[in-house]
Amino acid sequence: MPAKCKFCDRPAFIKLHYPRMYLCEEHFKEYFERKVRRTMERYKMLKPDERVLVAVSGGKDSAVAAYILKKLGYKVECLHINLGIGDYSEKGERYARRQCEKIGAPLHVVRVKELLGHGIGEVKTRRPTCSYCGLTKRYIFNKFAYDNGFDAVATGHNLDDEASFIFNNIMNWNTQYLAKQGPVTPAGFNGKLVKKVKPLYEVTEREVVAYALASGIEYEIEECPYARGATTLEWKEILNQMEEKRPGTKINFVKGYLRKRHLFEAELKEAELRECKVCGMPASGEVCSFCRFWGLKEPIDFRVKRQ
Ligand code: Q46
Ligand code: ZN
Ligand code: ZN
Repeated sequence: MPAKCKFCDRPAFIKLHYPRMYLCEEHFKEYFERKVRRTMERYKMLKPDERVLVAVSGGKDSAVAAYILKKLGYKVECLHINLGIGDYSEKGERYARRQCEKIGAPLHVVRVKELLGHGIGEVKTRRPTCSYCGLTKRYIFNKFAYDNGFDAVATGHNLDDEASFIFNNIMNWNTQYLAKQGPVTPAGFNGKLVKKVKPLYEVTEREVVAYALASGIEYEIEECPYARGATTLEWKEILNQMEEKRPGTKINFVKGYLRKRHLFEAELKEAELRECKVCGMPASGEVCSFCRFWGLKEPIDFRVKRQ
């Protein structure tokens, strides 16, 4: 006998481990949406009239984040950053376009190669590819939101991402990274650092995959060719094994961290921020790391002309 949904007669679509129950497709979608809405309320992520920019990569997490924010009634626009990493980036952009059509949210696209002359991976530098990729993505995402007056930016980080990030940084005693991680990063530096929110903070990767499937959201599965070894995946694997044995391990670990986060504050080495001489955005030296890395002499203006 196939298992039945806890709330109706339909066959089970998924077996949840924590809380333990079988749900049909419809009741799973309802459960997932309610969970995300509650997370957003608990951490006071967005006010109803705030405009939010979602960074859609073409992958599942950001697509689900954008889809659900729209479904919950928020004013959503999306930004896709094409990193210029060959076929991988072209595919990602195609998925992002399809996802935003389905979601019914406007999509903006920034192409790193056209904007800065080189794609990620094509710059001659000693800096690791992922390090300057990360700084480039963070800068563009934040500056785009700031230039266009968004109140917040949302990313697709899920519970597994957060738990493995914390786990990894504890195992390596990178305590300075543990002082500021969380579901919401408030705006700062006179609004030039736009508020960051993570609506999927309390749902697992497995739930995100199931929700994408149940909602007909297609996404890129291929991994970036520069994806660093598998350490994050190894931490995720260990946490998944623990979760199997002790359901609730991940959520309890992350919630416990949020309660104890203040213990790491003494480790925070926050450099005094000042305005970058080139672009005016926050910098720890005279010029911000983005303008310095890309050798900019003029700021980039991301303002979109509205019809
Ligand atoms: S940082 Fe590195 Fe990612 Fe950039 S170069 Fe690819 S793997 S995309 S999350
Ligand atoms: Zn049901
Ligand atoms: Zn700058």
